[in-house]
Amino acid sequence: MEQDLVAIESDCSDALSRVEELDALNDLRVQYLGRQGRLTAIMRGLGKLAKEDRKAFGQAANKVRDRLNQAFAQAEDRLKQAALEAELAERIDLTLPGSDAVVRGRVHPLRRVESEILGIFNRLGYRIASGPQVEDDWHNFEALNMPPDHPARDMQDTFYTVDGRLLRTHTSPVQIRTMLANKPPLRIVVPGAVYRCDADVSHSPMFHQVEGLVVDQGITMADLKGTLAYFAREMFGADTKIRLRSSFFPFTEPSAEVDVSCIFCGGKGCRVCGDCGWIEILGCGMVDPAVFEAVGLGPDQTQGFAFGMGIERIAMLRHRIPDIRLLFDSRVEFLEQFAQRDREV
Ligand code: 2NL
Repeated sequence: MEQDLVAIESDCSDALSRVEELDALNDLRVQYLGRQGRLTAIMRGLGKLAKEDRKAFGQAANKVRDRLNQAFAQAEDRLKQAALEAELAERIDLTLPGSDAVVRGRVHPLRRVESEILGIFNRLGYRIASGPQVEDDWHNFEALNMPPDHPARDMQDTFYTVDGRLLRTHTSPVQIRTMLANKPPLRIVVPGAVYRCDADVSHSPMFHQVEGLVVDQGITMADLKGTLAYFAREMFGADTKIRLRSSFFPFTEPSAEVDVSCIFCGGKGCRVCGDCGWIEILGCGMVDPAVFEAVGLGPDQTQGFAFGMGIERIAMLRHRIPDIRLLFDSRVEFLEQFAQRDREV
C-alpha cells in the first residue's frame, strides 16, 4: 500500500508536468482525486488495514492528497496563463496600428460658410455682436419700422411664445440692442439662428443669417456698394461682379437686392441662374431714419447702412446643395462630402 501511494504521487506529478490542456488536466483530476480515482480508492481501503497501521497510513495518504491538490492548482495556473498568452499573441498585438482608419470630425458646411463670412468682415474692422433668440415685439418689429399691422407679424409668418414674446425672425433686434447700448461709430456683424413659419426645399423654420450694420457720420450708398463688392470678391472669387436691384425693406431706405455674377457660368447664363447670369445673395439698404429715431439717434447727424444674408442660401450656392433640409438632417453620407483641410479644423 505504501508503495502504491508513492507510485500514485509520482505518476500523477509526472502526468501533471506533461499536461498541456485544461481539459486533460480535469481528466487527470478525475483519474486521481475523483470519487473513483486512484488515491480515493486507496483511502477507501484504509478500513482493511490493521488498526496500528491505519493512522500512519491515513496521515501519509492525506499528505499526498494535499500535495497533489496543490500540484493541480499550480498546473491549472500555468495552463490558464499559457492559454491567455496564446490568445493575446494570436488576437491582439497592441503595437499594430488600428484596423479602422481614424475618422476625424469636421466642421459643418453651414458653420464653415458662416465663419468665412465673419472672417471677411472682421478683416474690414467689423466686430461680432449677439443677442437673445426669444425677443419682444418692440426689438424685433416696432423699432425696425414694422408697425402692429405689418404682415410679417402674422401668426402665419412668426412663431409666438405663450407669453406674447416671439422667436426672432431676423438678427436685426441684436443691432437695435447694440445701437441702444453703444455710441456710434459702429461696425458690427451679427450671425445667428432666426425663425420663420415656413418650410419647403428652400425654406426651413429655423435658418441662419448674418446681418451687418455700419453707423457713422457721412456714410453713403457708395460705402455700402464698395463694401458688398469687396465681400462678393472675397467670398466667390476675384472676378465676381455685383449688381444692385431696387427693392423694399421697412427698415432701410433706399433698399436693394444684391446679385453676384453667376458663380457657375460666370454670367453667360445657365440652369442655376435661370439663364440670366446673375444670382441673388443678399438684401441691403441705408438705415431708415425711423430706425435711428426708435433708438434715440438723431437722423441728421447719423447715417448708416445695413445688409442681411441667409447663410444656408450662400452655402447651397457654394456647394450646389439642392435641398436645404440636407443641411439639417445630420446624415454622415452628406457631411462626409465636405472634405476639409487640416488647418480649417
Ligand atoms: C435679407 C435682407 C436685410 C437689414 C437686413 C437692418 C437692420 C437694422 C436696420 C436696418 Cl438694425 N436694416 N437689416 C437691412 C436690409 C436687408 O436683410 O434678405 N436678409 C436675409
